[in-house]
Amino acid sequence: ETTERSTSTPATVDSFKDEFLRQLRYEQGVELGTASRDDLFQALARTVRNYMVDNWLTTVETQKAAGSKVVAYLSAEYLMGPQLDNALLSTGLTDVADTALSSLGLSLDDIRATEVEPGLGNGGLGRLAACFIDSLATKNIPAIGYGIRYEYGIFRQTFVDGRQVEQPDSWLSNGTPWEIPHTDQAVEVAFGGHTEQAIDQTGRSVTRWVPGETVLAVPYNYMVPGYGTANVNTLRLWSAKATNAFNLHIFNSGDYESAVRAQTVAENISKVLYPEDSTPQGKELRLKQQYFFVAASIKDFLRTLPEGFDLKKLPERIVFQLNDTHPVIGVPELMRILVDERGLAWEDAWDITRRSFNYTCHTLLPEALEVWSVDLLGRLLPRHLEIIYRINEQFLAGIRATYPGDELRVRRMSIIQEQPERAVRMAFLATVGSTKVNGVAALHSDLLRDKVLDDFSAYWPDKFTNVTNGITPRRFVQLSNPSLANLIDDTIGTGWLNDLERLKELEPYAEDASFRKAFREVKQANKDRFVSLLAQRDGIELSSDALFDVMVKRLHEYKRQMLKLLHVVTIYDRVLKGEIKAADLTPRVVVFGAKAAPGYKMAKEIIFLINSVAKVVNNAPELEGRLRVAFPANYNVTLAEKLIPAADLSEQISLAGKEASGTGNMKFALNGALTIGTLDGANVEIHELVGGENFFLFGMTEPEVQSLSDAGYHPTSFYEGNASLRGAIDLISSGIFSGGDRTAFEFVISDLLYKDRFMVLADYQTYIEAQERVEVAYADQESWSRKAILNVARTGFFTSDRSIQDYLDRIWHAPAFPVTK
Ligand code: 26W
Repeated sequence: ETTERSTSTPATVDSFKDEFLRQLRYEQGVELGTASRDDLFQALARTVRNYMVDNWLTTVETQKAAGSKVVAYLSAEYLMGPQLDNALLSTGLTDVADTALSSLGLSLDDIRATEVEPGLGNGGLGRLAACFIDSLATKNIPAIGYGIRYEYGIFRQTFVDGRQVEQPDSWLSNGTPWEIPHTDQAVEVAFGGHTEQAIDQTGRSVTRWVPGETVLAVPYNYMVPGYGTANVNTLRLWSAKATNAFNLHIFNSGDYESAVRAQTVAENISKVLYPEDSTPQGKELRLKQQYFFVAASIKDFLRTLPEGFDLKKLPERIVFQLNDTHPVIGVPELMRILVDERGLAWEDAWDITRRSFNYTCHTLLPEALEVWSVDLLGRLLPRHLEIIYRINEQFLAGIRATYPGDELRVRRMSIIQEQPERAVRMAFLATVGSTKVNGVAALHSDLLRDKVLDDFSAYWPDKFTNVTNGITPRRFVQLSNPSLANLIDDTIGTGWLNDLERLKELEPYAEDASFRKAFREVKQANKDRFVSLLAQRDGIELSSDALFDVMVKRLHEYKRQMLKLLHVVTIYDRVLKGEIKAADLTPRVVVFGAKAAPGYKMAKEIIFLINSVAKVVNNAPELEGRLRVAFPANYNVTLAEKLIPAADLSEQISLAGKEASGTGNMKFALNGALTIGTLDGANVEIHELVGGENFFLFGMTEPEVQSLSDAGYHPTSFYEGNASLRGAIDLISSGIFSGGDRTAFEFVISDLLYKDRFMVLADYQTYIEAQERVEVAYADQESWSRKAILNVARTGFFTSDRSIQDYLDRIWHAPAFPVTK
């Protein structure tokens, strides 16, 4: 059935084997008998890669020849996950590879387990970019992903005595078979220096940027194969390299050592991914990264245009999508190129620029909105700062004309903030410089329009739109949950994988007892698989005969891992107090997975608290093994693919109005987990689609959160008014989880009691009640299976193919361009 899906170069087992052995011998330089696991992986990966090359070259060539409109996705992050399985799936070579390797006495399963994933992203935003380029390729849209080839991706998390310790992620130490560098296609990117006025040939006064230094951006290409199509798009990641100027300097200067150091400084630009997810630190190197990849990408695209191309037609040829504000420096950069380098009039350049950019916002937290100090920006990009000032001046003139005398509004809307320091508000620049601004789920887009950017939506009502996020079902159903995929194939036939609404056809089978049984067996097998993986990966021993309750996502206060932990502690407390008998508990395995930003103290303390609670609960004789907490370190895409299919319960418990969308929530639902969640982000849409009977809803709504906050929120009164909550908090403070130390968790607990910015205590009671409904529901396995099946059947909407179609219809208007092989 895998071969039936094949659209790429057909391969026989023998030719595949030959190519594999050739790779092993002539590229790895080893004999089969002495090859290491990495040798085998590299050879296999390059073998598969080579089967994609013909379609890739055809795609690139035919798109170029046709002059089709191109979607350029600009993203500082791509959280790709392992590539081998996806490449096998899209080439239809899975069975061929399996057979070929078996005939050599090798195992595909073993080899695939050695792949190191490229973790070039922090979390949701980076993973979304990876899903989107998959769907763009699948839907035959001429598209290119632009980003940064970080030498070190997101840190590897380890726990030392329960505390997070970060290790560098040297994902390139063995090299990666998936990239093709093109040193010959490098482009120069400039920084610093000053601007000056000059007179051009026509006698006009023009501004010129005289940069202080330049670095080379070297492109590394990655193939992005579509599924069920011959289309193979490109992901182009830039790597920084010192220019020849640096090298010349090394030879000419007497100070060899400092010249070499200067070279290192240049190459530091693409050294490491910033691990901050949502709290920008305003670091110079980060701004350099942003400008570096955006300037390189714009230059890269412009050089593909034919000689004499009329730049006024640029918006017909390209659309740049800004993945959050990280690439928004591209707006003044395109202005600079058009005005300073290509001699266009400001007004024409502005029209072209605005029509070429669109902006996706991924947050609502005010502290996550990037601002760059005018001081730093002016030093690093003096010409861009001037351009930003002029954009702002012109924009504010329009505001003043529409709202005469409303200087308060002008100050509110200015791209430049004055307090606490003069700085550029990147979200405002993105909004002013774009045709469309979108949020990532219905609620989020509403809140963007009505709260965060309300002045802007009043001024430009048509600029604002919604595109609800999605996830690729290729990776997150077919590859991660092959047993479920097979069951679906056997039930409704194939073809659903790129037409996910077809999962609706499963609905009637919720009433079919034999289907429910098969569905439960799939879930059970996935739990067994996860249990053995965890034993081998982390030495964590679990029983698979339990409700799997899973919360995996970045550690952030707004996501409320603390609420989940309070539930765990509440169960323990009640058993200790004899209020409930352990024997009456539904056996439960609670799984956490979460990285904390290295500088985020509260998040790190919460990790320590979770690990401390886990240690005690997992060994508490009173619980008779019916409650277990597992916190495997280093949650990443590789682990997610094994864990999500094993989940029964998906924890999506952020404070309403704080989680822009969530995408893990979609992955869980599509793999047959029921959600316990608030009406936040895309949970709202999941709840609506699956129906209230198939979703454990709790907590305040966003307007309720707003009124409580307006009325004045006092967490202590919730603590005092709720015995069960008091029991849990007091148990944490008692020292039972810290060897008697009553101060160990003070930092966390005092914040909860006296601040609790994300209202954990206010939602505690309804959360506990919802968990009690979970227990009751799980006890009836037939009914639970019915609900789980309906979750799968009704969430086809969340394929990223649909998200991409929405972007096309509402924002990009780029036609598909199928490539025939
Ligand atoms: C350090 C600066 C910074 C600021 C914001 C880095 C990263 C961010 C991102 C916007 C954080 C992020 O990943 N947001 C998530 O985006 C997902 C995809 O749209 C959503 O599903 C999540 O709800 C949102 O938190």
